[in-house]
Amino acid sequence: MAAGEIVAGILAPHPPHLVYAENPPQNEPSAECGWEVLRWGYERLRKKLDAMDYDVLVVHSPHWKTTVGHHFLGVPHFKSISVDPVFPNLFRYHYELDVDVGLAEAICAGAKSAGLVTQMMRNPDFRVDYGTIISCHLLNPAWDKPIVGISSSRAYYYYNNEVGDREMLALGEATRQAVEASGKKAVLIASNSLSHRHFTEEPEVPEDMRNEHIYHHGQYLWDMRMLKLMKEGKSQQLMDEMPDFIEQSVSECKEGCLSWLMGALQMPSYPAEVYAYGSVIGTGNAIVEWDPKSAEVSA
Ligand code: 2XP
Ligand code: FE2
Repeated sequence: MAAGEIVAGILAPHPPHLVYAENPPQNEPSAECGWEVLRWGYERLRKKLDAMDYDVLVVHSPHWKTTVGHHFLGVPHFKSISVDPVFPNLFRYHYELDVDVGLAEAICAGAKSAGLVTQMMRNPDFRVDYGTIISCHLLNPAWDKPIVGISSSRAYYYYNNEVGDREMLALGEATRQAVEASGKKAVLIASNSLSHRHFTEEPEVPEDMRNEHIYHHGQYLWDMRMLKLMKEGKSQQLMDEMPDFIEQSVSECKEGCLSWLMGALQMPSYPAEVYAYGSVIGTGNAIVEWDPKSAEVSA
């Protein structure tokens, strides 16, 4: 069996607004338009993914929060409705998806042998979290590939950002090893936003773009700093600065997704490609891709 590989690593934030604005048949509410720069960024990335050969999407989501350890979806098929708890007016999405349980079990076992607390989630009535659903929809709305779903442990909250990052780098390494042993081609998805300061009043028309902007210049400066490091391939520096970034921009990176991705990609030193950056309810959202093949070309 040929070795498996990570064929792309993607930072793919999950504001429900982006699905709402696109009016897919799965979502009940309807919108006029909105958040075009981000949506067009996703559109371009989808074209690239559609032309790529891959077997599975592995997604780490901030909105499946597990009190103890790192959990993995462990049921082959899920079908239900996902409702955003903060924006039920924007996101009531009917989903149906397949899980690559074998790969999930392999990552779970590998992470456990690396010393992490892990658990397979076997409840067939479990409602898959909206972060997983939205990031996967925005990258593959046809849902024709199985996914592996990974929860967000509370290590950053119980201990501190440094401990959280250490766990996520180890989980990333276990993910890479399991993908390679599986013989499969995997796309990895980190589902978090960057800066995460929300506005406090929702406009009457959610897609009224007059209200959509960064509300704090410091948040914007931090986002630009992190994106510059990604574009320059300076992942180690990005991880060194991650604890301060998380604190000072109340970043959703505190849920661990991006650190997990950096671990799985072994701290890429090749440049990432930024597809789009934009604000949603005032938070900073970047769509970014790391293409390991570009490392081979520049080597
Ligand atoms: O606040 C969150 O984490 C959300 N997912 C809501 C929407 C936009 C965030 O960036
Ligand atoms: Fe979120």
